[in-house]
Formats: sequence, structure tokens, C-alpha cells
Amino acid sequence: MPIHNADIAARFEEIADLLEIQGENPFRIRAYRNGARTLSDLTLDMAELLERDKGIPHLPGIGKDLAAKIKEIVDTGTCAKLEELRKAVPAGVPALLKVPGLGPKRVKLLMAALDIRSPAQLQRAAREGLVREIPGFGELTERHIREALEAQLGQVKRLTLAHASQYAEALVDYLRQLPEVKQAVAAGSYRRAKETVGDLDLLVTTSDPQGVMSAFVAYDEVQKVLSQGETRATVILASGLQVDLRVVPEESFGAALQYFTGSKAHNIAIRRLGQRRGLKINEYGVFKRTRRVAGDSEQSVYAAVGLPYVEPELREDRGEIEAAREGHLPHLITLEDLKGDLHSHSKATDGRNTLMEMAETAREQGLTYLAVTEHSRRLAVTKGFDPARLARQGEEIDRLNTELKDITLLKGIEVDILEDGRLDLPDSTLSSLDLVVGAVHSHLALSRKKQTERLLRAMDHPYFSILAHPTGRLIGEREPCEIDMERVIRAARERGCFLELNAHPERLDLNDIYCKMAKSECVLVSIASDAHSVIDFANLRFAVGQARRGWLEAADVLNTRNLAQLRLLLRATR
Ligand code: DGT
Ligand code: CA
Ligand code: CA
Repeated sequence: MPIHNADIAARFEEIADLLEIQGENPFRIRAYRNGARTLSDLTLDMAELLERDKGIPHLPGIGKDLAAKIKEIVDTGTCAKLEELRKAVPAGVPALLKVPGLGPKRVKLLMAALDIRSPAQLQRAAREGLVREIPGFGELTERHIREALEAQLGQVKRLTLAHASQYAEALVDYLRQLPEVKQAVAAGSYRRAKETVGDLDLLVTTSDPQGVMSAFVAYDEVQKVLSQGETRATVILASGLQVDLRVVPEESFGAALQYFTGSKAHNIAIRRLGQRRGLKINEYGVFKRTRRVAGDSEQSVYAAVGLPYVEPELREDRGEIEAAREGHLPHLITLEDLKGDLHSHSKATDGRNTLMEMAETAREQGLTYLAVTEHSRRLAVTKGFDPARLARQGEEIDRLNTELKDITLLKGIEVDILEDGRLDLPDSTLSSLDLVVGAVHSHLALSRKKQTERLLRAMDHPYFSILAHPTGRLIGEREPCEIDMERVIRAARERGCFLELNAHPERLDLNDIYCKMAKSECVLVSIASDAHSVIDFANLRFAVGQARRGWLEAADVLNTRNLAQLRLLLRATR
């Protein structure tokens, strides 16, 4: 196996990580990291040099000691120092370092706080909610760790909500049209509108359980039947989605729906409330000793423990039970509350439809305004706008607005936020627009401090209105940028600008937790399609689902305002 510079650099990084976990001298740690960086930037191939007996040249950060180790690694694939360190730390710890998002600092904390020494132990702790309790970790970090581990250990393949919905809706429709089926619904994380779905949990009431079971496993898309009983079956669809189907008696439907909607944490809390009242709650009903006291509807289950109905999106044991008890449940936003959309693209840049087509489709979906926000020039691949093209589009929008009925196009831009927080277009250009949406598209890997300050500086511009897809994450593909979101949200409040919840199925950014954080700081959220074609407006419903998971009400969302109110709010940001 040929050893490349990148391999040597990786060994050095590993040495540095292990030294850091051992609490070694920071100076020595830095020496290995510097050496690794020099090697990765180098075009001279070390193995080749050594093979030709050239020796290792003088390089910044590579002294005698590291040069000897380079030779050792080229010759043997490893070095004594690394092997010694690997023996000195518990066997699972190097694997912990490979979990995305975990560096030596965090691994050290995990070892100290929870005595975690392997990915399997970490997974257990994350599932039990212990990781979030460690100072500096929190709920979101715990979730990222859990998801990274699941992906790494290859245990589940989670689909995005939008992706899952295509399969779920077709399958539920298929079941509903069977004559013997009374009710068919998808419960589980899907009903809670979680951004990714592990498997689908379907519930059916019927006069003929056997008939439903046979029809279910005979569904076109079923690729594999994992199990099939009298009232329960599990299959895998061609898409890879696993589906559990349960037939439940009608008098248990509410209890089953409540149980299988979850989340597990929410259910445990509800059951505990029941226990205090001497009630037993399970998927069959609510029981006092052996007598059924509730369970035909979900309302009846909640009523039995003294609570009003709790919307599925809230059922995560994140305070909804206390809120329900005190009568403070939010009145969640619905898709119909949206009056307009504040982020869209057209053919003029990287979209696929004309402004007219976009406007008419938006109107058909009940929207009364649509902001056109093309990319700015820095994003050359998208044919981003310079000031002249932006001005020309402005004239076109004026013309279209005289023709359009019941919908108004707003003049906007999705201006690129440069690495230092400046915007890609001058104030003189931005000042002519109705709104300015700012977005980060490059340098996503800046340090937390730099990335945060970059956003704060961008938001400080006098014409900045909305921060688009604030963390830059792509679900299952790209981790969110390192950002101090609390600071960003507080800055948005002080500055009087807004944050976006982008409806692109892989973005859904802000996520639920950050939406709730924004709400608690009274920062309005713009629920925006980021449509690049007329079909993308349909994604708004997934963003509304995420917003509901974030406890948002219509009043917490910017684009539930009518056009006149919106204009006032936008003007006030200046
Ligand atoms: P997923 O499929 O990973 O996206 O997430 P869920 O929430 O759909 O979880 P799943 O499919 O394992 O189970 C569906 C629901 O069934 C879950 O949300 C709550 C309920 N459930 C499952 N196992 C348990 C359990 O052990 N205890 C309780 N109380 N509820 C459970
Ligand atoms: Ca599920
Ligand atoms: Ca399941």
C-alpha cells in the first residue's frame, strides 16, 4: 500500500488527538497538527522523495523528530509513538474520535462525565438523554451525535420527511380505497412531522383484518415481507422504507394512535400522569383496574389524564405537558395562515420558470405576495445578478405587477454574505429593494466565533432584512455550520431583522429547536419556499410542520402578515 502525504497527515492528527485526550503538553500537540497541515498542503510526495533517497527537505513545522516519524510511517505504515498511544487509551476511543462532530475535547468530556469508552456506549448514553446533560453539549448536539452514530453504525437509513411523504401518502391512499378499511393513518415520527423518518407506522381499523393484511403485503411497492401476523405486518418497500402496519379495534383506535404517534418520551410522561391517577395507559386504551375508561379517540386519552388535546408535532416531551396542564399550549400555525412567500428564484438565474409562471402558481396556492430573490453575482454558477441586471428585473416586476391580479411581486435579492460579513452588492443597490435576504454559500467551515461574527456583521447592514437558511445544513449530507445561534437570534432581535425557515426538504433550516429559540426572543420567522420552480411551493407544508414542531403560532411568523403589514415590518428593519 503506497503511503501518501494525506495518510501521514492523518497519523499525525491521530497522534495529536490522542495526546490531547491524555492531557499532554499543548505545545507538542500543536507541533503534530502543524506538521499534518504542512503535509496536506504539500505537492512534493514524501514517499517518492524517500524512495529516491532524497531525504526530507526543510519544511516549516517539520523538524528532526517529525521527519524521522515520516520516514517510519512511509516504511511501516505507522510509527512507534502512535502505536504506544493507541495502547495507552481504551480500545474504543480512537473510534469515538471518528464520529462526525466529536473532537478530542468532547471525547475527553464524555470520558470524564459518563465514562464513555466506545461508540456503542456513547450511543446508549445519547439514546438515554444523558449526553445533553454534560455542560457544553445540549440537546441538539446529542441529537447530532445520535444520528451520526446511527449512520456510521449503519443501523437505520432515515428518509427526509418530504421523501417519506411520497411513499406514505400513496400507501395510505391505497389502503383507504380498500372497501373493508374504515380508517387508515400514518402515525409515528411521520405524523409528528419530524424532519427525517426511520420507519412508517400505519394504523388501520377494519371489519376484515385478514383481508387488509393480504392486500397490504400485495401492495405494488412491497419488496420484502419481514413478518405477517393476524393484526400486524412489517414490510420493506422498494424505496428502502420499512413499514409497520397494525390493525386495531375501533374502540382502541385513539389509544393506538396516541401510542404509536409517540414520541416515546412523550408517551412515558403521559403514562406517568396516568399512574398518579391510578390509570393504566397502553395501546389498547386507558384502564382503571380492568375497566376501560377511555381510548376510542386521542382526545379521550388526554382528557383521562386531565389534559387538553396535544398536537402531534409538540409531542416530544419538550415542555408540552406542562404547557397543556397550565392551559398554555400554543395555537400552532397552519399552512393556510401563510399570506405570501419571501424567497424565490426564476429563470433569470438558476430557477426554471418565468416570473409570471411563479407568480400565478403562488397565487393558485393562496399566496398574495411573492418576493423575487435571485442570487447575487458572487454565485457565478447560478448566473447571479449584478446591479444592472437587478435594476432591469425591477422594471420587469413593475410591469408584471400592473398585469397581475390578487398577487404582488416584491423586489428582493438573495445576496451572498461574503467571508468577512460584507454583502455582495452595494448599499446603493440594496436600498432600492423591498427586502434583502442574506445567505451564506461558501466558507461554511469557519470557526464558531468567525462564522457567528460573519453573520452578525452581515445583519448589521442597513438594508438587511432576513437571514436565509441560517445554519447551511443539508439533512443527511452536510452538518450545520458552527454558529452561536443564541447570539445570532439575540442580534436579530436587537437589529430588528428576521430569520428564515427554509422549506427545501433537505434544509428545513431553521430547525424546530431554533424556531422555538427565535420565538422566545420574539424574533419573527419567515417561512419561505426558496422555490426554484413552480412545484417547489408544495414544500411549504414541510416547513410549516417544522415550525409547528418549534411551537410557532401565526403571530410568530413574518409572512402571515398581509402585504400592508409586511411592508411596515420590512421598512422598520431599515
Ligand atoms: P422513527 O421511526 O425512528 O422515525 O421514530 P418513531 O417515533 O416513529 O418511532 P418508532 O417507529 O420506533 O415507534 C413508533 C411509536 O411507537 C413511537 O413514537 C412511540 C411508540 N413506541 C415505540 N416503542 C415504544 C416503547 O417502548 N414505549 C412507548 N411508550 N412507546 C413506544
Ligand atoms: Ca416510525
Ligand atoms: Ca416503527
